[in-house]
Amino acid sequence: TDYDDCWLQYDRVDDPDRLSAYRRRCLHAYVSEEGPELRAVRQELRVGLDGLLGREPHLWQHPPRSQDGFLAVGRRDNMEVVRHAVDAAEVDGLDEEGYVLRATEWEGQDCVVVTANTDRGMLFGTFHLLRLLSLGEPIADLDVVEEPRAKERVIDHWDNPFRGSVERGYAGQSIFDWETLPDLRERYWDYARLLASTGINGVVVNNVNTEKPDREGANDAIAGMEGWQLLESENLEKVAALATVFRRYGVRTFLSVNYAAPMLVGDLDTADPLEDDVEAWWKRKADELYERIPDFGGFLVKADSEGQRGPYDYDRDHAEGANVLGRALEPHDGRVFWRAFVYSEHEDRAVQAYETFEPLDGEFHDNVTLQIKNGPIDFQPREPVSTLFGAMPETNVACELQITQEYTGQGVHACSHLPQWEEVLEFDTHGDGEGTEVRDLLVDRAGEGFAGVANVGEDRNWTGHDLAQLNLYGFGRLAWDPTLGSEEVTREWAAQTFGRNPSVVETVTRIQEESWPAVIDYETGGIGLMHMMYNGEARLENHYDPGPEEWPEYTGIAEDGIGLDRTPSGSDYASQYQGPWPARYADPETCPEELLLFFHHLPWEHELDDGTTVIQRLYDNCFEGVEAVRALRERWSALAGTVDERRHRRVAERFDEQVVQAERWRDSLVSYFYEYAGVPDERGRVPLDD
Ligand code: BDP
Repeated sequence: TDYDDCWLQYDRVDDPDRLSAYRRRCLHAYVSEEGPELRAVRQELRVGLDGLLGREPHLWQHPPRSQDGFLAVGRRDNMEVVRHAVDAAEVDGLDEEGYVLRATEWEGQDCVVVTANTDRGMLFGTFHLLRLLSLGEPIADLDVVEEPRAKERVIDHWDNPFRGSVERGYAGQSIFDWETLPDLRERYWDYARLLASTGINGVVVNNVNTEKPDREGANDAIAGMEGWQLLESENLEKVAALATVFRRYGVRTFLSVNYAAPMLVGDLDTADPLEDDVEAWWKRKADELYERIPDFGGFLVKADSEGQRGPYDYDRDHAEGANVLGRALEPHDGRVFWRAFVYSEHEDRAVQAYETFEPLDGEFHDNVTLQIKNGPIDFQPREPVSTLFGAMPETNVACELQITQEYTGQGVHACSHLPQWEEVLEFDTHGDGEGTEVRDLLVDRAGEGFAGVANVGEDRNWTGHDLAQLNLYGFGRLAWDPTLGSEEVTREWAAQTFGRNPSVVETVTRIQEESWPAVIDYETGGIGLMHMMYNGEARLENHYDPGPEEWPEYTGIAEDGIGLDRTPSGSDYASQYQGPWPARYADPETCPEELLLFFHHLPWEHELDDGTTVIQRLYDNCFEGVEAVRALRERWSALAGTVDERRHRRVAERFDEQVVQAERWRDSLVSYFYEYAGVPDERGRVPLDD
């Protein structure tokens, strides 16, 4: 193919002992003949084992006799070797995505068994096994019983149909070609493989902005056919075609829908959720969808936000707004993902989502999931955790993360989001007393889990920056198991992507782990500021270049100091938290330094713990961020010769550009601070010489 395999490289195992152990157990594969996912299993084993073992595997439809050993993938009902290795109770206890991997001896042969209740489970199990082989793990004593912790693990494409652009996409045009669908591109199959290999089980194929918002400075204009039109009957066969691909890999297909669809797609003159006609229209549309796509996932909705229509247009609240869709999907087991990203003219945007949704806790239908961005503002390089987590015990919630690097260097800067996500997931909300971490709130029920805004496009490497493949991989893995650490996931990604050479894995892992802190430093000064980016006179919203002067309302910059007061003397956002957090955030002495200026407006010469002033810390962090990127570039460059030349060069070029761009950010921020503070840098770097 003319695009990369990402982490599915399946490089030949070089350790001879490992290789022969793997060959004995996996070169002969006995795979049962059931449902569609098992075809995917066979295909993946063929490709994966061929690569890893350096020989094409033999695929059997019955137990291969007179071999040293074999791999068996199938159900207990159909396979004696599986019954021998795994008790009925073990499989019965698994959910529909769980699986067992087990080494066993059977009739004198060394076997490995992959089994589950469903074909999907066996597919996820097969990917798990291939990952272990890719990582060079021993399998002689293999014994894994696993199921995903979070049920919903959905990737959200912000792809605009029919024009092929991707809102906040930095890897080329959309991979979905709506003009040629229902014809299928080979790339769709490989995309589905990539998703399933990480454990992702849902895909929303179109942008949440389904309609070109009618306002100046609107988001990426949608020319030609708009996203809401995918719901029109004549377009459903296109959606259905994509769904056949994803289904093969255990991934359900969802659509973003426009709240006014009964008017846009249908011919009603209202979309009021309490009108009978509207209720009936959504039901008919849902029935039609499920007739074409029996396992259709459901709807994603952005309502009353940034120009998209919503229940407020009819004086209805968001529970009333979401439930009408929930009722329509319910007979089909479909789900509504309803976004909490709602804000309007408000003194402090941070307080608004909570004020809108917390009072509605308990009013959402069971098959409605409230999809909450990790922070209260909008995917900024660092934010505190949204106060809605832990505040909606009677509501199914999903955490929305941004995989694409809208605010963290886009397709150019190296910035692993995994450490950021780990920080969010570990946060103790105190929602149900001490020890209620965000990740505990996403795994209780069906309908809870994760949504991630995709970073893929037509580029050869899928994600624009080779290192950004980690953000896609890591989203899936952390959604599957949010207790995994960032570093652990990064390490396994590095080994699968760049090979098992331990020093390469170590260096790549360190680079990824240290990339986010560097970006925070030069893009924000590292103590809680945000929105320092350029928006543009024509409001083109590039969000890539520095432009701190554009958003004084988000930084609270003034001659007397900087930061926003979100304590009781200000917007009081801090009081929306539970447990010790309101008090801790409200006092500059106890507020974590990395969030200080998010919660406080402080004098420029306010002293921090170590005696350094606020202004000096901002200067220092901006300079250190650039130094950190230079160091990352050096480390990458030292990998020359140990990772393949093509990818090495591509990433090296990006680092060169990142250094230049990081310097621009630093210079632009420090001069801006200096202009207001009038306090020179102790180390004489500001004002800048030129
Ligand atoms: C903002 C993006 C905008 C999205 C919006 C959203 O700049 O393009 O439409 O989020 O999440 O971060 O809906």
